[in-house]
Amino acid sequence: MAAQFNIGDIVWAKLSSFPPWPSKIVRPKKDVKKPKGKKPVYFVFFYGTEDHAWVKAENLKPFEEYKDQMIKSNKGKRFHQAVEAVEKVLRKGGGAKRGRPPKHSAASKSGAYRDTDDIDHEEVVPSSKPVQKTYSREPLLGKTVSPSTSIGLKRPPESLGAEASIILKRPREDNESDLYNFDESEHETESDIVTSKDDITPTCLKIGFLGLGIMGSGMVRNLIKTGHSVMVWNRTPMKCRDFVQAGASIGGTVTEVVAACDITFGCVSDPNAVRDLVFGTSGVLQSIRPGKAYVEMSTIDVETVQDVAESIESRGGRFLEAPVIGTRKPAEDGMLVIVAGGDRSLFDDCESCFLAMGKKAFYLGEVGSGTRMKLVANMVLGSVMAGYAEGMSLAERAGLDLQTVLDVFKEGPLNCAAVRSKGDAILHSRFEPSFPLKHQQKDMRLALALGDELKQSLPVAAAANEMFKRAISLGNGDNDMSSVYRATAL
Ligand code: NA7
Repeated sequence: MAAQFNIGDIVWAKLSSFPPWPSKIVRPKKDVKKPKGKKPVYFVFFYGTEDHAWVKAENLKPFEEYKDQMIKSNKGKRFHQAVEAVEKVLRKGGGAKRGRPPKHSAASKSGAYRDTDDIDHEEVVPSSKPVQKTYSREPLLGKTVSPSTSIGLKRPPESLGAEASIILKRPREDNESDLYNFDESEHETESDIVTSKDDITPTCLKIGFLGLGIMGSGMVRNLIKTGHSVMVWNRTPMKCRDFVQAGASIGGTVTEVVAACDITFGCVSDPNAVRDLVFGTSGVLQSIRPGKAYVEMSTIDVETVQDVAESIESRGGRFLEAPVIGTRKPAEDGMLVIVAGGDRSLFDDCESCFLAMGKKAFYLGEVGSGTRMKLVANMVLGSVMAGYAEGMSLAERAGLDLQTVLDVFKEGPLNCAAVRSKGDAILHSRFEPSFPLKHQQKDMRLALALGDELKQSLPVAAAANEMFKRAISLGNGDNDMSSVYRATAL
């Protein structure tokens, strides 16, 4: 049976993927909905991060009893600051010892101890309902986060703390999108990102990763950095060397990796590569059986991803599609956006991996939904890139200084990361691939095929696709997508 706690008890509260954290049982505000379900939950306040969350009783432990053990297992700076904050409160007599409310406290009729801090909470806990909402550990300034803000909408700036980090997790409700969120700030610094990743507790499942191209390399590095146990494979084996030095093990074949790992991720160039990887001799399917899971992160078409899903599932394995939005830099920084569809339990099991690789992971429903989302996103990106390249060519032909054009763009509504970085690439003719043009054209082609299938007219994307095809015929397939400019500057 789960332990019982009183308001004011100082505890260790554990949210999934995060270490147990010094916290206090508090009363929830009236407008914070109690989660549904049978398991008892308590509303807790996290020290150091000033945040709140519903936490299942089974994930709470008395502070004093477990203090030595917890302190030994967590060396993080912010963790120790939080412990210090609790110790300070305890020294001032501000917390109730587990199960022993202070004699002279304002105990309520329910036996709950009234909180002496200036935190405004009004309802009695525990609730016998499961976690429905978990809030970011960022300071909320007394505000609650509405469910809609946790589905990828930007939170109001006042809810973003200086300590930009940790997690905002959607309630686990069927038919609804779900996301893990690290930080919504557009102008995050690299050191902040790294700090936030320090709080990830890696899954104890063994992780396989197939494909160490531009995207796969960044993703695997972040898995390793956050303490995951990773086995890698790449068609060109030389590319595995750096990862082995960084702590990964290496599989001789794809089949060997899947056999050795609980969850295997794949991220290769296109639908043909995925078919080779999955259906080929010594491919993924050879080792799939109950207990094995495969996550496809390549950007491919819906038909291929559904074929892969069916084959994996027909052998008793679990399958998830999880294509990513973002290029080399977000992959390196662990700031990708992951759009997943398929087995929900697998999505949950991937939580620490997705937190390591991305800033957000959306669960969108059945297999195919993630792929459709990714294709729409990249079709829009490709169309914007082609229009941008055309604009730069026109500016040049009109005798405008391209640096000034960029400066003007940066001051107006066109100021975004893509416009800034791709503008610089065009200006300096620096087309080292951040996202290879051939992959962008592949995504345009796949999006147009989806449009064909759905009888959706896509004239702008079709024109942009022609520009990418022309750029490839001019020898730019392996250059960055911004080299589509070369197809316009004629
Ligand atoms: P890259 O950098 O072009 O890397 C492609 C990867 O795919 C690389 O590891 C390749 O191995 C691998 N690949 C290509 N063809 C095959 C086949 N037939 N079998 C096995 N492996 C193969 O692409 P990105 O990392 O930028 O992108 C990967 C995906 O994410 C793609 O779908 C994008 O649209 C999004 P190699 O090293 O050449 O031996």
